[in-house]
Amino acid sequence: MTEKTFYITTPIYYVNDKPHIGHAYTCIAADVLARYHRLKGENVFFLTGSDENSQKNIVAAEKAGYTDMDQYLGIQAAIWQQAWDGLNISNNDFIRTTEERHKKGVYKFFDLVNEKGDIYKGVYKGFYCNGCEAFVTQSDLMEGNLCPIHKKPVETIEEENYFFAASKYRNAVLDHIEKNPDFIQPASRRNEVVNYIKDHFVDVSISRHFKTAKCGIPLPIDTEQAIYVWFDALINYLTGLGYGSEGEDFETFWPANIQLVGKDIIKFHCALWPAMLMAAGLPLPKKIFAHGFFTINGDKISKSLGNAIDPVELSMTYGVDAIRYFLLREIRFGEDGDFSFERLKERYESDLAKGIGNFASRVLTLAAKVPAKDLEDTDALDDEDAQAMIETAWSTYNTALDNCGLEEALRVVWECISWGDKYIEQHKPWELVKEDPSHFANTMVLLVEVLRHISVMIYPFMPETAEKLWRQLDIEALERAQEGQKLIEWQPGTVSRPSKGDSLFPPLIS
Ligand code: ME8
Repeated sequence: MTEKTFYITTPIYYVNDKPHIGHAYTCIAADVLARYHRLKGENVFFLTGSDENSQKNIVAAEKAGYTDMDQYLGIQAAIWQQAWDGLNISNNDFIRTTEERHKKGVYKFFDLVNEKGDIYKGVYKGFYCNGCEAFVTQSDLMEGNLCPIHKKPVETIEEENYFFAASKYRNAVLDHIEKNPDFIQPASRRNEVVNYIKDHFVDVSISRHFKTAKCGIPLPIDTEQAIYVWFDALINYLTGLGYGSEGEDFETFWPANIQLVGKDIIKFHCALWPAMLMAAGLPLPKKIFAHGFFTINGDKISKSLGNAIDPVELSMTYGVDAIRYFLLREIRFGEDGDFSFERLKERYESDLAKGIGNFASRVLTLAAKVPAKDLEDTDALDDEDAQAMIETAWSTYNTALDNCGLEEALRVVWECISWGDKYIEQHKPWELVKEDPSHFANTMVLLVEVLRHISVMIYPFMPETAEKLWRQLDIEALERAQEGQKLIEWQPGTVSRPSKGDSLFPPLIS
């Protein structure tokens, strides 16, 4: 039997600044899904990266006083990679669009589309900012015709460049969307894309003359022109797997199972990208999931408002897992939501410190009092209610995560915690320890088993916390998870002697 594979991607981000919590949100969500599929024993490839052939990066480099673009991009790409490491993002690769391997794949792709007859010369008309030395889009402009960076009026420029005959694929893309209801998720976004394709999907200019574009991959058929950033950037999803280079990852993993994007770039991914793939004769990704946007205290995250929150700094105060948990729990995945420190602190106290932290501490403290000999004969989960609760929890959890229901899956885990808290209140193990040692041992073994299931369920979301729990539960799961072995179908087994460690979520120092 061939091994099941799972390929998940995030957008590649512009590196003209450091990452903020919006970028972290996409990476954390993708990481949860990647880790979940690894737990299921699948062969997972998780790709993220940086979009470097953009005028935005040039403008930022100049502002920061860099004359050497490669140096600037190298420093910036490293900042993004370090941020993802700091947030425990388990990406298998990080693709930079200035890498040679990317350029090779872009050329291969471009040649296929060109040989198909889908590239032609035409006239492109657009707004041009002399300060940025770049075309700017209408939506970027301020107060009618001012460049948002230089606050000066933009010019209208016409230049001859190359077009991709995207409109040729208009009906085929619409047909694909209709026949594959899973292709665009959540379903609520599908109409937006369908209407856009019906009303606005035209051929797109895919190059800029180097006189007006200061960076980019030269067009193979006309080296005075640079490939326009989106036509180059989207291909990262292939080149990150080695498309155009040696290796077997492309054959193994393409088409992607899930391409995660923010709602801002859904049209590029659900209209232009499928048309490009069709032109190159490549299969389309199975699902494009567009999540919602975070605001901060109700405001859009923006440079001019100066309200961007650095996820790495945040994680130093609250802990990486608290941030991962908060971002995914606070809003239903797919919808918009707001970030506020008040809500973060509230959830930290109620769900983490008093929720899972307190439950784990109660169970582990009491379980440590069970004499070793009493542990050996007890049968974990010898209780119909507990068995039913765990079975239902796993099935709801799996269904949720199989459908990108990240917040729903977390809700299931917290229902298990409430169930456990109630069980403790009902059975009063602190009284049983003196009055009925055998009943006490059974009660604690059951609770340890419930905690063990919880520890596996939280692993994709809060890997550090899960690993701490595994150490405290004295089980080998840590090692097995690191080897990528299947943990999801964990059967109740002998219970090791748990020990109480440090508190999982210590009180916040305000
Ligand atoms: O668009 N809330 O890069 P980008 C949630 N390079 N997510 C947010 C967010 C917010 N407030 N702000 C940003 C680009 N994001 C292109 C992509 S892909 C071939 C090329 C996340 O740096 C979200 O995933 O502007 C969004 O789609 C992405 O960052 C945009 O990042």
